[in-house]
Amino acid sequence: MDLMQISGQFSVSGDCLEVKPFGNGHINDTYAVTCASEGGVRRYILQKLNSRVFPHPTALMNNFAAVTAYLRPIIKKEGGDPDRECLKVIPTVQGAAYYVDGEGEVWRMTQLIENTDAYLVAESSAMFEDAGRAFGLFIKRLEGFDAASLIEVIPDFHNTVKRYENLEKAVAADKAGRASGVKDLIDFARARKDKTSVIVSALKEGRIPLRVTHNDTKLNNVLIDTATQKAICVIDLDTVMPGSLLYDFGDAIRVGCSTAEEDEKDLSKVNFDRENFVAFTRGFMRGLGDNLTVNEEKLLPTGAILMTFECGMRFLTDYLEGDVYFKTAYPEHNLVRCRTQFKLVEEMEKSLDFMQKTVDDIYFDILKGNKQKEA
Ligand code: ADP
Ligand code: GN1
Ligand code: MG
Repeated sequence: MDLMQISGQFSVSGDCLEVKPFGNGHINDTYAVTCASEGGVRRYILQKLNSRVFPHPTALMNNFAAVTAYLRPIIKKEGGDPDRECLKVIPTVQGAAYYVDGEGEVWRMTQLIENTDAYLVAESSAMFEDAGRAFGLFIKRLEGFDAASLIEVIPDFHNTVKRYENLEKAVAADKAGRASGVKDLIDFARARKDKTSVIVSALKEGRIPLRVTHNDTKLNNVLIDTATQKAICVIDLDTVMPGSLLYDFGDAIRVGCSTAEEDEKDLSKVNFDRENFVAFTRGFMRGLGDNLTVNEEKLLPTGAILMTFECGMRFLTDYLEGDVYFKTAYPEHNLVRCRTQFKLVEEMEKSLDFMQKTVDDIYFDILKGNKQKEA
């Protein structure tokens, strides 16, 4: 695979000088491409899509193009800079949204948003609050987008009931011969089986709305401006699909309210950060504005616990299946990740009353503020 040759397939400005691995994603292979022309140096993001996770690139890129085309004028109208605050597909020289190499691998390119950083843990609660605002705003801006026009690229992505069933199937098949060594974790999941249906049922019964959501709101999927520390661009749009805002809230809390990285081996370092919870919740709710329904508000803490539990189950399932989904750096990587997630679930369960009171208080303040504005 010749990365320079592949970069040259896209409509970049100037000549490609260098291609380097970039970022910390678990799914796609990401590179920064440096190009130069008389006009100056410009960098791009080149990604090889993970074909096992995303087998239908046309559908995926159609979603990507539709969502970004919808967001860009909104950002502009709000006084923002769409080139910095929204991803944009750089087409191939033939005008296609992606390039297929000789081995059948799918590549795409976007602009690299300069002077930003992506964080694995929240460096301050102010930063995390602003990430919350950006993710809330992302959902709000997409409120009028026709959800039915989006293809569900990964069906049942956050169907926690199915994720649990997949775990049980992986335990039964025990393909990698690892099940006997993780009995404690399997028991942990089994003890919470009843909880898996809470969001799925609420959606099915129409108690909470189906929205267009991001579905992968971990902190390193929002770029933070290096100078201002403000969250400026939500990236990793591959899983934008119809979903619940509880998924986006919960997945962000899972990462940003952990006091350690997702693959910390020393579990004593993995705790639930209450200050960050307050900050993110405030940012997220303010970003959403009037969009939150009462039933969603009540379920926000459950969303945090369930998304963390679900992610832990996914890591455990992958460990049992022999590490076929997430990128791993060593044989127990998925196991280590599962343990941090389950430890966090326990910590969140202990903090449930605190989370609910926080959410209620912020909701009340927002409603009060709205009333005052009306008066
Ligand atoms: P994955 O699906 O593998 O997580 P991402 O699209 O999230 O792939 O990209 C991986 C990482 O690359 C991000 O976490 C971020 O650090 C960096 N990155 C991706 N796109 C951009 C971009 N347009 N500008 C700057 N950094 C980016
Ligand atoms: C993956 O793509 P990335 O690294 O941002 C995964 C998420 C998981 C996350 C766990 C498409 O996210 O669902 O929550 O890893 N993305 C996909 O770190 O499965
Ligand atoms: Mg990512």
